[in-house]
Amino acid sequence: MKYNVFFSALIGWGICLATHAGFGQNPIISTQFTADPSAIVFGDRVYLYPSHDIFATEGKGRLGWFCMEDYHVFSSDNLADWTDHGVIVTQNEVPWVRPNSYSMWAPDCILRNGKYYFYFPTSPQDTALYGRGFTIGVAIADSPTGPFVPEPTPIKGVRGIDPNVFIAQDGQAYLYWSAGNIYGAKLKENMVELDSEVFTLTDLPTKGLKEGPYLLERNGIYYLTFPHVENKTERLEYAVGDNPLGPFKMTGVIMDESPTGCWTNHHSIIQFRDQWYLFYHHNDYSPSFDKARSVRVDSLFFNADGTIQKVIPTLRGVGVTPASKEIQIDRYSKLSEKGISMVFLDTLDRFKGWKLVFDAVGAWAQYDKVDFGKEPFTTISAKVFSASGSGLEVRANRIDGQVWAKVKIPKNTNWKMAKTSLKKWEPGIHTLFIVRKGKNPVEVDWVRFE
Ligand code: FUB
Repeated sequence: MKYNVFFSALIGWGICLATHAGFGQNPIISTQFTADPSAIVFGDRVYLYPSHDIFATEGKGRLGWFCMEDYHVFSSDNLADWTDHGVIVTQNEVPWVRPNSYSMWAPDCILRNGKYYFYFPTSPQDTALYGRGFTIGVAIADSPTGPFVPEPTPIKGVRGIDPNVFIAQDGQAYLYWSAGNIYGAKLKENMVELDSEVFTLTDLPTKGLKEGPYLLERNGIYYLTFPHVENKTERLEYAVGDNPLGPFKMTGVIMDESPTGCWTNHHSIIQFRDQWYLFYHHNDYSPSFDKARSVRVDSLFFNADGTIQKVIPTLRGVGVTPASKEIQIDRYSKLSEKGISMVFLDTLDRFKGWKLVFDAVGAWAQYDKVDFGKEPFTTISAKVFSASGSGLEVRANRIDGQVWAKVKIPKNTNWKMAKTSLKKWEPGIHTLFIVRKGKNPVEVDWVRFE
């Protein structure tokens, strides 16, 4: 069994080491569905342990419901380029898991005394021993990417989903989970056994589902953050307290309900190089089925009084985009009110991403934080399509800012690379405005500077 886990991890490495998800924008992983992101900083990299949504089919999972067979781990040193390190735990290689239950739900991972502990909720085979529904198990590794070796049994005394592990400044570890309410307990030094009774965390909303707890501490304040259905779907809320097990005082909303109608949200919050980030999920690649989700990241800010500012989900995501990369302007910061829309490049393979369709003269897309560095740039290339021929202008920093390029787009029957000299460029980080000037519609996949 252990050999199988090790072997599958090795295969994962082989296949996936070179696989960069490649987009600095949201969603951050474009090679598979990912959900329930547990992001954590180990050393100088961010590791992402999400759930892995797949589609249920006849005889495999429950049709129309969550279907998850395994877990991958991803990592990044810039939050833009993510490496998929492959499968770390898979359902049928964990001794106590009900085979083919496809219920490998939201996980978490933490480092203690040189070992990486990966917590995952799933359905046990022996319901007489572990009860019906979900329980939580642990797999242990010497490296954040595995190989992870599952413990032979789940954690005793825990029934529920969405594990979250937190180690306080005094070294005490806590396990949180949900099952209608949110529960917490101390963990022993070995990280695989409870070391206290199970506490039901108070004083949280009593109506509407609560799940996905995530605890963080900042300046002596313990923030219990969690998705909660206040109205129709989950929004991210938080409560604060001065003890890791509460009581907590409801304090605010971190993120409103999903604008794309994704019923669940699930998150984690990290500080990386002096900036706080919120990892969460929407159903970007699966607009009509919200159990095939995709992880996103946006910046999060605290107010001076310790409260959390509401995070507005963006497509642009975080960080700067090098001017020399293919800049996916469909992950825009802002669009003109009319005459422009974002659509899938290929509805049969949505992971190919999106394009912008400029329907009206003057329609524009704004894309923030493009890094032109110090070297001179002389040309712009754009992957474009216009059935009747058209033109675009590239402006810098303001919609009425300097024109850096006028891109002529010849009429064509398919995608074409349009390349033109820059009229101007300046070093440093700039906001781009791509404006339709030609009289006919034009579609843009990406632009790049050389
Ligand atoms: O991914 C399955 C479940 O959906 C998670 O465990 C919940 O937090 C919700 O995101």
